[in-house]
Amino acid sequence: MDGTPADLKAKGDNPLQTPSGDPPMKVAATTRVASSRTLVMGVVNVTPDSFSDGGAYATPEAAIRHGLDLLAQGADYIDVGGESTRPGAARISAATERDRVVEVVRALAAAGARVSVDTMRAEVAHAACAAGAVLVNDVSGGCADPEMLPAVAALGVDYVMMHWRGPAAEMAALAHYDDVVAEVRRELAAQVEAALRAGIAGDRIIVDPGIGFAKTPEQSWPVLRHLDAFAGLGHRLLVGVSRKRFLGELLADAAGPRPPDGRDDATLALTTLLAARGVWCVRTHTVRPHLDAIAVVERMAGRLMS
Ligand code: PMM
Repeated sequence: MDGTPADLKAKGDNPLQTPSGDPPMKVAATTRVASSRTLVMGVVNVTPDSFSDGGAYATPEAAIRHGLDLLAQGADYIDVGGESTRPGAARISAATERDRVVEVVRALAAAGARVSVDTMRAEVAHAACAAGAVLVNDVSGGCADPEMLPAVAALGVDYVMMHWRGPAAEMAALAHYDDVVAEVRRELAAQVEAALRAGIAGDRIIVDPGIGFAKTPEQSWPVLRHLDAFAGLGHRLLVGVSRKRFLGELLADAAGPRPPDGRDDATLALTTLLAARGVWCVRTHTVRPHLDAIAVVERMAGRLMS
């Protein structure tokens, strides 16, 4: 499987012209991590209603403190999100989302973190990149906001495109497939085609099969088993499994599915397997254990950790 980084060379200065005609921005010279190992993206949800961390970091102060902790643990990226994507979640306004993330992005970027912004909205992506974000993580892969693909093309930043069938409120009803791997691959390929047509450079695109998004727990396993199908699209691969429901179902007992705070060990087992298969990045709620697991994978493969 070719999920290893295709081109991790640092880009030079990149003057950016915003579509709104705002002054050009500069992306930091080093927007990519020079490493061949699997990278770790730590999650900071600035939301009161996230399934995975129970809204523990809903204030900017708590979110910044948590982001700094993940940075100290060695996170390669810190992913800051202001809108919950929990199944069934209602959407919030763009202004609320922007207000939640910008201050946190600015503080973490100023502290030296490579910050990613988890958003489906062009407006929020712009504001976050102006505040120092170097990567846009769009769980809709360009499908939710028609302005997103042109915005990312203009920003010139890395872009995570996740497989997406519809908003959180609808996605459970959209989880119908004859062949989940083939259909997710085909739909993701169409999303990537749209991004290329909008002018996003191919080497800026990272694909993500979207575990748990319009996929039942049963459908998530074959997607993970056949990651080579998505790596075959020719882009870097990011996978987010951390604390997700399919792990809760796997670990269920008589009391029901294991709650999110009991899913970290299983998440770590998956990171180990994903790193051994060469995925570019894993998105997780804790960082240090994942870097430790990746160090083991690297040494077992006879490589020194970079
Ligand atoms: N999962 C969540 C949020 N953002 N982004 C990407 N690229 N991939 C994912 O799998 C993903 C994501 C939901 O998890 P959270 O509520 O714990 O952040």
